[in-house]
Amino acid sequence: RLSADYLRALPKAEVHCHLEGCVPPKTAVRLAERHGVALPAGARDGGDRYRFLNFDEGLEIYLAVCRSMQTAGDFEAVTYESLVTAAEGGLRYREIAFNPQNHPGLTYDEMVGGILAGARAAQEEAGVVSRIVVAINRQFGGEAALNLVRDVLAHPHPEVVAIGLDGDEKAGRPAEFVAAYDLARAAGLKLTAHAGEHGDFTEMVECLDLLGVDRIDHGYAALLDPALLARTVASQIPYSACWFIDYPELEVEGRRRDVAAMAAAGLNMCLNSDDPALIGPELHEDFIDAAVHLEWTVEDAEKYALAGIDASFADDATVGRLR
Ligand code: ES4
Ligand code: ZN
Repeated sequence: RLSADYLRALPKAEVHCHLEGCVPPKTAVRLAERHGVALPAGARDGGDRYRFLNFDEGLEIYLAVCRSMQTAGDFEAVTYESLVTAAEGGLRYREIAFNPQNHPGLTYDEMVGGILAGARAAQEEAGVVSRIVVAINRQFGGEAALNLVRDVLAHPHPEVVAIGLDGDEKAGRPAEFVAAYDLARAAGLKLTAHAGEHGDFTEMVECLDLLGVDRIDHGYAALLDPALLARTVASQIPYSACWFIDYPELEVEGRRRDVAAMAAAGLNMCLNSDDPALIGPELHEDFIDAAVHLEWTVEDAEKYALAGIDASFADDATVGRLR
């Protein structure tokens, strides 16, 4: 039985973590008060945890936290706090996703500048390395997504390694985002997308065939389609799965079973915290819980620690140093 101390100290990496889902309730309340933003009750009265009953309520809180981050300094503070906290649990690398479209009062470059300042300070203090994924919010549609990618390309930063797609899976099919993904690919950015978390497996097939993604975020619905499962076992495209979920309506056991089945099927899968402040704890807690439920050996734990690094979009030299 692996000890919690060992799993906490084990150097870990994650590629699927939303910056705005890393803001603890206390910090969100402070930012919301400073900027006069109204937070949903579940973000104000749950103490150290947000309180919500399902994905839609969780997303509502997430969007309110987004509205509470209104200056480059807010982005810097939130990035710094979240990375230093995660490093205490052994995190060495994180790909940070953020949603520029959810922060209309700021320019893209102000947001990235804030994240980079916080990330630099966290790396100096705690040794944790990070890169940025610019996430398209499905609900704003294809045209806005294309404009966002244009904005990304107009303000190049080597730390911005990829675009992603997230938000409500009911809000827009992957086909809407082909132009945005084509433009990003042509500029050398990597491509990822949330699919198969709440939506069905056809979303995942469209992300592969129409968007040409290099990675799949979540992807549990692959278990429901033998052809997709066989295809992605063969290609070994990385899946960024998320273990702990605090959506009370969702069955945590069901998610654990899905992740176990994906591992058993031979998919290239790593574990991620997703929204550590909102729907689950920091990555070391996921590792501690997964080790119990999947009966990990030391080799299994090391395999998952490496899988997170190998799924990353950082340059080869950085991946080599982290390995
Ligand atoms: C998200 Cl877990 C998840 N899924 C979709 N969109 C999101 N935004 C933040 N977390
Ligand atoms: Zn996510």
